[in-house]
Amino acid sequence: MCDPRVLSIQSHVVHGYVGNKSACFPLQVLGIEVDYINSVQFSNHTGYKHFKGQVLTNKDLETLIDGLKLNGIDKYSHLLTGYIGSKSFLETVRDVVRHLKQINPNLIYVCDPVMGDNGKMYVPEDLLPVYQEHIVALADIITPNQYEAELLSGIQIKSEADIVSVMDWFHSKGVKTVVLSSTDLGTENELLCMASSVVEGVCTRLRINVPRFPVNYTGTGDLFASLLLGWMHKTNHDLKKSVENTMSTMQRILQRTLEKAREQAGDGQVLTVQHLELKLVQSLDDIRNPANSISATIV
Ligand code: PLP
Ligand code: PXL
Repeated sequence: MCDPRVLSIQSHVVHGYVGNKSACFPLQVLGIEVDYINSVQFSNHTGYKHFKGQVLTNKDLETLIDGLKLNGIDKYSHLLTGYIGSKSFLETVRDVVRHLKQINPNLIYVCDPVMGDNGKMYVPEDLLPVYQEHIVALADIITPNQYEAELLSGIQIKSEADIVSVMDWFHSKGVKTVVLSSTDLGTENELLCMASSVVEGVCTRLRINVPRFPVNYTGTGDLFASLLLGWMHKTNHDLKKSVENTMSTMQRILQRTLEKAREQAGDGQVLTVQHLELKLVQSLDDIRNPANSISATIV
């Protein structure tokens, strides 16, 4: 296995943890080099009352990639992308994936096709066809939530059998590994996560039940995708072990985040988005050594 070097194209926030702020630290803790391009620089995530900042244009992205090309430092083992806010930027990302795969045909593209949640799109609608027609086919690992998986595949998820159909739809487009990190087919207390991979024609499917928390976090999807990338690399593509380690670490981080949020807010007080910023730095040991608290079942 050659030394990994990830290119992560995601948001930067001055305060808090979403996008690159959520994804880069865990990869570094796992001993993986990360080069990162900040697709936006905002004061904080968009769930706060106010946010201010700058957006990188597709031309800016091309310029940065050009600089890497000119120096011959555009060889990556992995590309990681998350929230992308405009069609033109997504189209340039498509060109970047193609270029990086030309430089390294073994490059693994981990795509979190962030478009929305709970039946609502929060990116412009014209991104959907670009994901469907160009991006999905370039992805090696994809981590949609339930709504994003439904949008992309056109299949409504009402049962576990529907999830299998959706995962097969991604495989039919050439995606090797599909992970639906959260679906609402779980119970009141548990989320159902399902994963599927096709390696040399052999399909492995997994189901994982994870405890739910009674609050909404931001940046969890970004954290999930980065941990999954890290563990897929470190386990030589053992999907079961990778999902278990990823979820075990996630659980510890979310638990710590909630405990500290309650401490910060004070007894019985409402928890704000600020209180609920992921407690990543405080979770160094849980990233390095996952607790082994979650097990996946082969289905
Ligand atoms: N909540 C919990 C408890 C999780 O374990 C995860 C993913 O692992 C999420 C939320 C993330 O869900 P989403 O990808 O919809 O942000
Ligand atoms: O976690 C996704 C995300 C990415 N980038 C920015 C965000 C969010 C979620 O709120 O605000 C700027």
